[in-house]
Amino acid sequence: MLQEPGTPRTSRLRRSGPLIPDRRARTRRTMKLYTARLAPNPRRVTMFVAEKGLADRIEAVTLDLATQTKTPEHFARHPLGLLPVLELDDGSMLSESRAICSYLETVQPEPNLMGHTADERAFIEMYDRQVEFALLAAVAGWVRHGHPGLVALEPVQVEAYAQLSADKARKAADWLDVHLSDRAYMAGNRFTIADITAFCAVEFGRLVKFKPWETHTHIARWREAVLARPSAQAS
Ligand SMILES: N[C@@H](CCC(=O)N[C@@H](CS)C(=O)NCC(=O)O)C(=O)O
Repeated sequence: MLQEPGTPRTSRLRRSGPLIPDRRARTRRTMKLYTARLAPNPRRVTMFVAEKGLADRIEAVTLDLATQTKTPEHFARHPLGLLPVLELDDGSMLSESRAICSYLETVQPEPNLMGHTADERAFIEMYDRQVEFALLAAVAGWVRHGHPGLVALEPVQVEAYAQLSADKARKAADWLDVHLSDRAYMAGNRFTIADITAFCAVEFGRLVKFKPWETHTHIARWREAVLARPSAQAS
C-alpha cells in the first residue's frame, strides 16, 4: 500500500512482512535457482537464464522432486512445495516460472525475450499463456497420470485422465503446427519466451512418447531451430 512520506508502518504490516520486500534493507548475495531435472517448469527458467547469459550469476540448486520439495525447508521457499523458485539476492523467494522470467527480463533486458513495445509484450504473453495452458498443461497431465515414474508426485494416477490429457495434447499440437505454418517462431520472426514454453512442453512429452515433430512438419522445422540453440543444450 502507498503511504505518505514519513508515515510509520503499522505493527501488523511489520509483523507479517511487507508484500514486496524492502530490497535496500538487506545485504546483496548471489541469486539461487531451485530447480529439478527433467521437469518442464524448472526447465523454462533454466533456458531463459541461459538465453539471457545469466548462468554465471545464478547458482543452480537441483532438488529431487519426489523427496526434497515437500520438506519444511522447501515449504519455507514455496508454500505449495513446487519448483522452480528463484531466491533473490535479498533472500526473498520468487516462484511461478513466468514471474521469475519477468523479473530476469527487467534485471537483464537484452536479449529481449518478452517484447519491447506494448503490442509485442501483449502478444508474446498471449502466445506464451496459450501454449502453457493448452499444451504444457495437457502434456503434464498425460505424463503425471500416465508415466509410472511420476507416481511419487501423483500417488493416485488416473488412466482416464492420462487419456483425456493425451487427446488435449494432440489437439494442441495440431493447433501449434498450423500456428507455426506462417511464422518462424511462436510470436513471429524472432525467438521469445513463448518458444521456450512450447519447447519445454513438447520435450517433456517424450516421457510418454509424444513426438509431434514426427507427424507435424512445421513443429519439426521449428523444433530443430530451437534445439540448435545453446540454451536448449544447457537446460
Ligand atoms: N505454475 C507453476 C508450476 C510449478 C510446478 O507445478 N512445478 C512442478 C515441476 S514442473 C513441481 O514442482 N511439481 C512437484 C509436485 O507436483 O509435487 C510455475 O509456472 O512455475
